[in-house]
Amino acid sequence: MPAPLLLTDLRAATMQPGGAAYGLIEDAAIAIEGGAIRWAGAARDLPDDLAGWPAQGMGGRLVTPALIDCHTHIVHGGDRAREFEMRLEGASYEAIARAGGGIVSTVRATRAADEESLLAGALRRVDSLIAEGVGCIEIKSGYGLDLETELRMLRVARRIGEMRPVSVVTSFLGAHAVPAGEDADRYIDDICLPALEAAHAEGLVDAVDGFCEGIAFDAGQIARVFDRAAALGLPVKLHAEQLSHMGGTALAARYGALSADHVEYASAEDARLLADAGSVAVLLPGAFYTLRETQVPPVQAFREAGVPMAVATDLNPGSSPLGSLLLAMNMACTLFRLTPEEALAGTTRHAARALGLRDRGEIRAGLRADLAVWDVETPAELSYRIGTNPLHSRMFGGQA
Ligand code: DI6
Ligand code: FE
Repeated sequence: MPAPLLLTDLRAATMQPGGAAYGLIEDAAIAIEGGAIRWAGAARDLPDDLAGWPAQGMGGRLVTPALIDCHTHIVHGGDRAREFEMRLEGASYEAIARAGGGIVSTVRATRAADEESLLAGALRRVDSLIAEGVGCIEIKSGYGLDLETELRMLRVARRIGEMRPVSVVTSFLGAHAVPAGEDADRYIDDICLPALEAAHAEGLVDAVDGFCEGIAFDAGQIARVFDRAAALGLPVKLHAEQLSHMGGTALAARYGALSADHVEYASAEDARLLADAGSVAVLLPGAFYTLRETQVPPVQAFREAGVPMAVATDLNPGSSPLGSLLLAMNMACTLFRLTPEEALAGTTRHAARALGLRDRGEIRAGLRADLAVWDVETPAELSYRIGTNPLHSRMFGGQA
């Protein structure tokens, strides 16, 4: 366990709600002990018993909570560059999916890849996220659609968390697509639910996800998966209302979901249901951008209802080949009109909540010492710049 450490000469965007914008403290200090934040506040308020700790000056830099990417499909085989070309030649995402491309083409590539090659491919993408201050990544299965490959994806996700200084939270996404030639209901009963049981028995599942969409599963089919999740004591989340209004958001709220994700086609009533359920709306502007969607999520309705909004990359080879969470924040502002403060809350405090994590996402006493140190003047710069990475350094569990 590293020695106690006092960080000084910094500005802290604590992201604590209710006070200054960004919870900003000018001339702050942060005391770290045993991998956690022991104390954080204005330097002039530093308690006497901490003042003698070994100190490290941060050169006046801005410190935020380490970023959290709360929705990724970062473990997958192959790529879909050819589909990118096809879309530029006029084919739609849904038409490509119906013609055997789309998600099921990544399923073919993922089934063909062994554990080591899936791991190697994912680590390259994980390392790019870590390099921009990310300290926690959610990783979904869903490109196996058979028991063996779903488990392989989740084992790779767990190994990533052991091999890199980053927390990994897994979601079982067996209900992502109907495998070629399968009947959707039969797939749920004969493959998806048994795979969920097996993955859970192996300790590979932190939450259960699904894709409620015309090209995937309807609300009744997702409900069967959620019932099994509830029986296993697992929280749920859902890809809902991405390309059409299918009732997924209301379903997610009914099951007390951690989050409803995408939600472009959600209604004001859906927003109220999410607020009542305490669910987070996870906004994924990379998919909106890539698919050139025009329906923006109901951000103002989320604000009015008090639904916390998170922002994530949705990093996947099809609809969102986006390897930068900072760029996702920029897109959330420019495309969805989030404020830069909302975008940063969306990759810190609200992203933690979307994963059911209470030990991170802000800078305050008792939370993990997962911090990002930036060469920027103001926190808005993190969302404002496009394609630059101003990270100076990162701390994970109190370790540089
Ligand atoms: N929605 C998405 O944006 C991704 N999965 C999902 O359910 C897309 C995944 C892909 O196109 O491979
Ligand atoms: Fe997704």
